[in-house]
Amino acid sequence: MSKLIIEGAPLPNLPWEDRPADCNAPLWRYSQNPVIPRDLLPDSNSIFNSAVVPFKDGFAGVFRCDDTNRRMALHVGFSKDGLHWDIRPEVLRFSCDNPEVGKWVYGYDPRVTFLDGKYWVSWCNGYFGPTIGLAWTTDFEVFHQVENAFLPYNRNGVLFPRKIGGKYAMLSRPSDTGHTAFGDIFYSESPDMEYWGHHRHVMAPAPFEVSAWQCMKIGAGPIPIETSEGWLLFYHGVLRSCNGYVYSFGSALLDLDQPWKVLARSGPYLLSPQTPYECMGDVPNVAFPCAALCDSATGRVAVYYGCADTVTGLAFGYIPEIIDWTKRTSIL
Ligand code: BMA
Repeated sequence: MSKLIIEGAPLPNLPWEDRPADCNAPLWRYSQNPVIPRDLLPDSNSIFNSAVVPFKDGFAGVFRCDDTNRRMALHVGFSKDGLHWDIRPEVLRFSCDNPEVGKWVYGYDPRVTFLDGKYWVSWCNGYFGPTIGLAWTTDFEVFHQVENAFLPYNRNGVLFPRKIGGKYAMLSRPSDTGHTAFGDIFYSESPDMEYWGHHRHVMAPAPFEVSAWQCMKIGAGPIPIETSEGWLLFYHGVLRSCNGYVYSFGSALLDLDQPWKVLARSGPYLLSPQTPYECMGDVPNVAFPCAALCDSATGRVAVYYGCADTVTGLAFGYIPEIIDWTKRTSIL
């Protein structure tokens, strides 16, 4: 195999810990997890399912912080090392020319990508039910909200970090009002970040007898990572057990030019809820990735994932190994 090329700038300062000697899995947890505790803010009930990106000489992020009223809100945060976060106590409010679009109801599960010179935030935005909100910023101070991408109900809107075939591109997961018991990943494109169409089906849940952790619903996680083998996508999958939903995550490789075509898809999970902070919390048994930092020079990746809807965890791996593993274990 020719050498894998990972697109994007090197990121030598990404948070990192070497693989423990007794581990041969493609992903391993940060020894100091949870990296962000639930009570980092004076009135936070929980901080999880959050998005971080390289920013200036460190990192910035948009964090899901539910407060002690249990209201879902977004907050901005900054970090020098990706491990110690200064999350602003005030809620993020988007500026928007149109009050009908900009009216805040709730927001959760943000993703952030750097695209065409702006940091774009997508999140699950309350507008007569959940849909995909979009906003951009250049400084993490002022955020400009644009039209919602889709009609309700939709979740897990994840932008690609560049145009594909001359169009902006986004994955999403049409859903219902509540704790949706179904869900496939779809692909949509837009000429202008306002009008979205050309919808294509990407992936359905897997058959129970083939890969049970992803048999009820699936949703895209972090921004896809571009490599010479295709887009590497981390995605969550849900199993309905006799004791409730269990959220794990795995990986897929999508075609570079037609990302709705799946080239490989992991049968085993990369990470499932197994530690106390993943198994215990406000919603037990949830591992929900929303961001990944990657160093194109070394192939290292750091994945941020929500744990039990309560705290934020970090896991590490090598992209070439994860791609090999995804192909080797593929259920396609
Ligand atoms: C999903 C979303 C996520 C959450 C998960 C588990 O439907 O609401 O924010 O982490 O359920 O509760």
